[in-house]
Amino acid sequence: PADLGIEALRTHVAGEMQRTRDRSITLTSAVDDDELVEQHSPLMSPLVWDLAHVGSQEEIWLVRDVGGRSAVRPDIDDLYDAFQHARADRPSLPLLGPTEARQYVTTVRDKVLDLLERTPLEGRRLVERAFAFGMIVQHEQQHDETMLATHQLRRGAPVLDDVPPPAAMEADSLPAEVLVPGGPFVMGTSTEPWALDNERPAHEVHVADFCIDTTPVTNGQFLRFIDSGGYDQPRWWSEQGWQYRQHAQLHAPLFWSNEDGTWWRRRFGRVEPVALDEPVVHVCFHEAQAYANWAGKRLPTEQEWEKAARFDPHSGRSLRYPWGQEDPRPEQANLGQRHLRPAPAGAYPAGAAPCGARQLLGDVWEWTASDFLPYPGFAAFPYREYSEVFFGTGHKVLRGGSFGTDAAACRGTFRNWDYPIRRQIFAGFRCARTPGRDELS
Ligand code: AVJ
Ligand code: FE
Repeated sequence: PADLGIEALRTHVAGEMQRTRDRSITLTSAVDDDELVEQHSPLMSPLVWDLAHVGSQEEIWLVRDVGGRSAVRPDIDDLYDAFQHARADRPSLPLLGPTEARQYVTTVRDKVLDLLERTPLEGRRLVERAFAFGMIVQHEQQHDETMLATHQLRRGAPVLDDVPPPAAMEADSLPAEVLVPGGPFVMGTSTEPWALDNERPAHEVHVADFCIDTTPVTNGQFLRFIDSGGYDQPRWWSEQGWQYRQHAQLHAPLFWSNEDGTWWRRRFGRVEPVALDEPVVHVCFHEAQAYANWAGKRLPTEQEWEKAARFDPHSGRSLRYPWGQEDPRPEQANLGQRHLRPAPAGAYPAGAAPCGARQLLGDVWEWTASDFLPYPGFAAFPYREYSEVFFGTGHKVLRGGSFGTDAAACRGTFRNWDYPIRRQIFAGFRCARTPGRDELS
């Protein structure tokens, strides 16, 4: 959107808002109203909470803050403040019912569309105002992914439509890993229009030589770890990881089950054999780290991940996306809930990074070794609660987005974070390692 004129910018934002709302409505209409108010897991909100929360944030940041207009429902701010009530407690709150919640988000949206037409987007405050709209669109898209994770947790028949992802291309002939030569690169951004505060500012980082897997780790690879007893051998796990493995009795990715020696997985209401060529998903950081240790490798740092995804050795610059500067097209990455599963490892040759790694964007979020911390020069914007309060609180960084992430809510600089024990998100991983001296000559 950076180089659009003002009118085109308004049209673009209105289009993104509508496209995103269509998905939110699909996710909250696919189950009946009784189920909307139910909690499928204490890790998640009832879907009806997410819907009204999206409206509440839109009211607070656009109707009131940007628009300076009077409040629609000042009485419900507290109910939909994620910091006031833990997810586990949300079902017992006096929430808006399904009909009220739908009316509420529509009322707020009508005011916002009016505001979008009348707000001066020219001049000094252009970036700030346009950003507020972009932030709210991305916020709704993030909750669409959260709602999709709730759908994955629910029991019952399938209710969401999708189409199969593309096949792998020359997967067998791809090298297992690629080498990224050491040197400086620019991490983060100061120019990406919809980048959130934690992605800023752009800053130079020196990254030593490293190798990174060409694709995310597959179910087939992960099964070898399981079959070799990886879940029962503390030597592969960190101390904290092993404690959690014991406490939660982890023995396979979430949603897997073994019957008579065959592994099955439940996916959006269907039970199917585990697909060997598909990236593993629904593993926590500790499982990813244990696998990497078992494989004689490690998880990449987020600096390494971003350099693999963005650094173009020909120009010495950092790209917006692995494939270049243009916004994602369907043949480049598995994003946007078109396919409700990762594509096989080796798919999306058109989305490869300059280093040759594939599927860095889309398919599965990738756990990194890094803690979620601010970049040098970080400034909280527009509120401390978006990122700042999560720095240094034990969250690990995930990169790259998943099949459930909207294309407009992901880019090479995007940083997600979660606790290292979380498995309900669409997270997998790929491994890295530091090459030996003899490999570099
Ligand atoms: C960036 C995915 C960690 O869902 O907790 C949603 C995004 N922030 N509402 C989350 C978010 C406020 C956030 N993550
Ligand atoms: Fe939120």
